[in-house]
Amino acid sequence: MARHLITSALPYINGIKHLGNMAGSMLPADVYARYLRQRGHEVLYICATDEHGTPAELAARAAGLPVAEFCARQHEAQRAVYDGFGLRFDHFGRTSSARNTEMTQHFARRLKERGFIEERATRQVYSPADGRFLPDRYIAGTCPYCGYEAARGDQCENCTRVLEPTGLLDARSAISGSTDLEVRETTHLFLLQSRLEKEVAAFVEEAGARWPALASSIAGKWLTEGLLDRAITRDLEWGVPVPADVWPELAAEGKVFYVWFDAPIGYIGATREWADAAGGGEERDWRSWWYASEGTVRYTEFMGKDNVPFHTVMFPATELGTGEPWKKVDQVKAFNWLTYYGGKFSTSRNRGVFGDAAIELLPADYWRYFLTAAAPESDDAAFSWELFASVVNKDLADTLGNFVNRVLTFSRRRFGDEVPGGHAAGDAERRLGGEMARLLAAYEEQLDALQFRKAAFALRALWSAGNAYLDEKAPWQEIRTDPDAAALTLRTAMNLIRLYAVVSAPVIPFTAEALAGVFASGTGAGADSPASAGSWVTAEEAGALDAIRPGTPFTVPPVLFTKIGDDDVAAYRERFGDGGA
Ligand code: B3M
Ligand code: ZN
Repeated sequence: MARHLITSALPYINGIKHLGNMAGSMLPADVYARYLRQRGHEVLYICATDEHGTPAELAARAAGLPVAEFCARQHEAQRAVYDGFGLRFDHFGRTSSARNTEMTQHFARRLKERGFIEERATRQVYSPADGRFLPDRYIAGTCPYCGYEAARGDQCENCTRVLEPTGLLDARSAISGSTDLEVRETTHLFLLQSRLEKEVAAFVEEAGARWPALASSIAGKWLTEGLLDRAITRDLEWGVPVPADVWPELAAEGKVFYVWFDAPIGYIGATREWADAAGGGEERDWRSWWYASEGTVRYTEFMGKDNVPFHTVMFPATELGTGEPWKKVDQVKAFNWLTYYGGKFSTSRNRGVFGDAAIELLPADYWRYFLTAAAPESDDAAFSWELFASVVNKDLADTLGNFVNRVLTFSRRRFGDEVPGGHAAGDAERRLGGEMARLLAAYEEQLDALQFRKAAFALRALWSAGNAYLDEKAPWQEIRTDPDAAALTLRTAMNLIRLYAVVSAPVIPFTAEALAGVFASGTGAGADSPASAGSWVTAEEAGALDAIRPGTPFTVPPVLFTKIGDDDVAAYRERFGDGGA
């Protein structure tokens, strides 16, 4: 069985992420990691905060804090939100860690030894008003390709093209707003991607054939345009320092690596932090995940579409250039944008929901389910409170929550606190079992294919089939003429609840625990957590529906999902904006 390495794009440190960031990288990665663990696979899910670069410096400046202090606080703040969302990273590290510095410098040394890094005199934008160079996001202006007016010096977030600060039109300083800018000469390290083009193209051709279209088309577009040599250092105070043993002058000038050079290496750096965290002087085996692991590790990356070029072309170029057998990505799952009523999430304009506010408002599973069911996969998807409320009310409250509640309360009222016995399974149960086995296979197929929207629909189909069975058998009528028939129906329905605890766990882990807890006081089957490794069910088990035996004690959990009313929707629109503003 393959070992699964999973990473989600490293959330940038400059603030709490909004729902779109969650939907397009961390949440689906967590759903996938949980699913694979339940199926008994060995999984390593790594994430970290991406802490270097101009946005961190700018945000720290705005917060009036030294940048190291700002990052340390923000890292903890983000961690708390992800805990609240139930994201179960094996490690949540930091790109500013000593390990990442070590790894980044290692990569740079190797690339230099192999002739893929050279020093070049460059012309950089300098701001006399600010008394400094203005790399990347320190400069803003109009995108020369698409005309977007708020493009940043390093990338246009409208057309996703990577830019050079000197190429922006109507450029201005992001610090002072000064437009009195000049160009000065300074030396930087360049990664000679042009010399790696053949190797990268061969990699993309081979691996990219298995990537979904969104990822492979972006990678293809980049390669067609040709790989350019790129500056991988910056004049900033905060970043991985250029190693002084190799480049003494640049190190003396305080040059640091460009954030997009050290960030993907941060996946490895964070894996080493995980290895160190074993404690007691013992280091866990990080190497077997990343080094010479081709063929034994399957590596899946999750990210928003703007991150695709860096992961499919630049990071592989960095890895290939070392000549060392670093693990390269096998599967790239990219997402489009989640919008807020068709517009951008924006902190400054108080538009949209951010992670901290979201979990304070409603339980994590409401968000997890909605963001999976409405994942921006084939196209951009719009969040609206109206849609959110209707999905939560229909799928979670009416379909899953109501099923669990009516089965358990009715059974308790008629048969007491233990799972009733009654007749042996008949035709209806055999049909239901076949249906469950089939629907489970469909659900697994979508999860294996990283199709999250379809997976959520398949999960809902499993819940709906339970409701259909219950309506067909109508135990509230059976009880009048044949109590043993009603008991069979309820016993079967309780087995569905146990099945739902297991199969729902990747998407709604908190609810899954509550469902498993229904039978937890019993003798066996229900006692173990659905989140535990290897807890998944086989098609046979799903079809048999007999794991929960007659006589097993059960409890009725509090209402699983509360409906979101029109007045709530109105209040949320008022508080978080409705996109019209
Ligand atoms: N931090 C995502 C962004 O801020 C970026 C991902 C890095 S993944 C190595 O756009
Ligand atoms: Zn543009």
